[in-house]
Amino acid sequence: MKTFISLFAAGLLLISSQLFAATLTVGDLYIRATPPNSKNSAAFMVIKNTDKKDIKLIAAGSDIADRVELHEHVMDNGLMKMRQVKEIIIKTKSSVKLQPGGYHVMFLNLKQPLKEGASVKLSLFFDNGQQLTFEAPIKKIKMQK
Ligand SMILES: [Cu+2]
Repeated sequence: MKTFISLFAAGLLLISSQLFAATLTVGDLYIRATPPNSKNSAAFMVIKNTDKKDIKLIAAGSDIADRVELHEHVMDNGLMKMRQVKEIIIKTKSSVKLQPGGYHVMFLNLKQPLKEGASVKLSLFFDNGQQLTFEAPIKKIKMQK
C-alpha cells in the first residue's frame, strides 16, 4: 500500500511539473560586473508569466555570494534607497522587468569579483513550486541616477 501511495505521489509531481513547464520565461538576464573591492552586485532580467494566474518570485539562490536577496529601489526623503522585498509578483499574462533603479536580485558579500564575460549559476524559486536555473552572463553596466 505504501508503494502504491508513493508511486501515485510521484505521478502527480510529474504531471504538475509538466503543467507549469512553459508558464514562465526569463529573458535579458545578466549580472553586473563588479569593480575591484566591490562586495555587492545584482542580477537583472525580464520575467514573463503566460499562466492564467499571478506567480510570485519568492527567492533566488547562487553560490557567488553569502546572501542572495530580492530587492527594490524606493524613494525615501528624496534619496534613492534599496530594500529587501519578500516577493516580486508577476501578474498573469504580463511581465516584470528587473532593472537598475528598480527590482533586482541582490548579491551581498561576494566571494570573488565578477568579471565581464564570465557567467555564474543563478536559481529562481517561484510560489507555484517552479524552480529555474540559469547560467547568467556577467556584463558591465553604467549605473543610472
Ligand atoms: Cu539591492
